[in-house]
Amino acid sequence: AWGSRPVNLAITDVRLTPILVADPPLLNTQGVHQPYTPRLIVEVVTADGVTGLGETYGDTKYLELARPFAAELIGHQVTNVNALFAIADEVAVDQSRVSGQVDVGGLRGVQTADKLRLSVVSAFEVACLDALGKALGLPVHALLGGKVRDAVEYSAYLFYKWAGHPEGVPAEKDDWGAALDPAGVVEQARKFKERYGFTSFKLKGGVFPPDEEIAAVRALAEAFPGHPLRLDPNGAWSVATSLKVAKELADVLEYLEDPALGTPAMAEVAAGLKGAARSASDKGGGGRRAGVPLATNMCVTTFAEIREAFTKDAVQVVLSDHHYWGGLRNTQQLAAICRTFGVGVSMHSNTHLGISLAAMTQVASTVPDLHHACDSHYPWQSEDVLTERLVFDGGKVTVSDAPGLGVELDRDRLALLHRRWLDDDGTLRDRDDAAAMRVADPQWRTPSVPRW
Ligand code: GKR
Ligand code: MG
Repeated sequence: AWGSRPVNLAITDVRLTPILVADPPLLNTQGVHQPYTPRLIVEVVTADGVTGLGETYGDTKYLELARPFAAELIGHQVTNVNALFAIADEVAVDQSRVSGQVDVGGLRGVQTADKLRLSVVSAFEVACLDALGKALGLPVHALLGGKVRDAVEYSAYLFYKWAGHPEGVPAEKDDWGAALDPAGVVEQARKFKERYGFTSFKLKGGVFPPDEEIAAVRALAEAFPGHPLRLDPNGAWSVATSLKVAKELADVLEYLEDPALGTPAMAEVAAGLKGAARSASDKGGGGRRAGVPLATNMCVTTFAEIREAFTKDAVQVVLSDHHYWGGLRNTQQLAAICRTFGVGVSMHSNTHLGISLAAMTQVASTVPDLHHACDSHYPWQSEDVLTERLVFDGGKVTVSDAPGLGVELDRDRLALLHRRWLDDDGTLRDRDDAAAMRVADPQWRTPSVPRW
């Protein structure tokens, strides 16, 4: 390693492995998860033979950018992570089809070409930091300035869920059972608590009429008194519905996540909640109470979106996602901006594997003001590409002090999941929750917003 002879940190090889990972039938406002989800595993190899790992979205549009990006990386130093953004810009210019794409209808806010680029950069940034850490014998958190906590807390991510994927659809079985009403949601939460020790619960909403989801959150509050609860309908509600739900759940919600779509609507909800809280405390004669805080992973998803949201006081907690924010160092920058504006920060998650969880945990360990448990889909993923799965103990993941991310690739598992991707006829290579729903309900169309 470092010391006895010069270390050669030049990148000599980059391997990209698209895979399909088993996913249970989790419901959201757009439809249901497909039985397999695409992810991309990135390996960056240095001249000294050190391999760094990264992971990101694996849909075709990400692959189309990752491939030329990987070719450009040969000869670059893994230390030079700042250069990754410029490389992505250059590559994207040659990819006019990709750079022109804008999709407004996703679950992670507006999907622009910029965001797509940053999601690709993030996997390479993490892989470079992993390689650098391994070469130096240092954990990634040390490269990010050092951890300020030894374990990172996660929340149980509850979903309405079918018992299984529709009859006749090839899928892996899971042992979570169905959750389609308040009792099912509470039962699922119990399993999460028993298996992983989580003490915070987030319910993915926007699936059933709001009254049913209010009842589910009430049932959670009764079953788990004092536990932080969140509800996230992914922008499916009108401002009026958002205000109604917030009012009914004000005593039990830690925060309400993306009740309405976009910054102007969120700002209206936030203003309505503050006004209601003010008049309630004025009437009660007590001190002024703040309304239910609003969190987002949909209206503040890029640096460019921060100014409007913060000046309008539209959100009180930003849920970062190192994938679409462009990596671990950008996540730290986002946290610093949030701190400056008195806005809380925590972490969003989409379907992901252990490399991403390790990366989330490393960066989260360096963020000083992390006052909310982070989200993670990881418990829903029965498969991984690691030799050892990461473990939640008491709802927390211990921050690894091993070199790099502290995880190791299981090449046989990787090959198996890649084989599944190769064998796919193309229907699963791009995540499409509405298409998965149409298998069960041929009339299904992605609902227009607001849905309620
Ligand atoms: O996987 O169904 C899902 C989620 O709805 C995900 O796509 C969201 O991006 O989990 C995310 C969220 O918090 O909005
Ligand atoms: Mg969300």
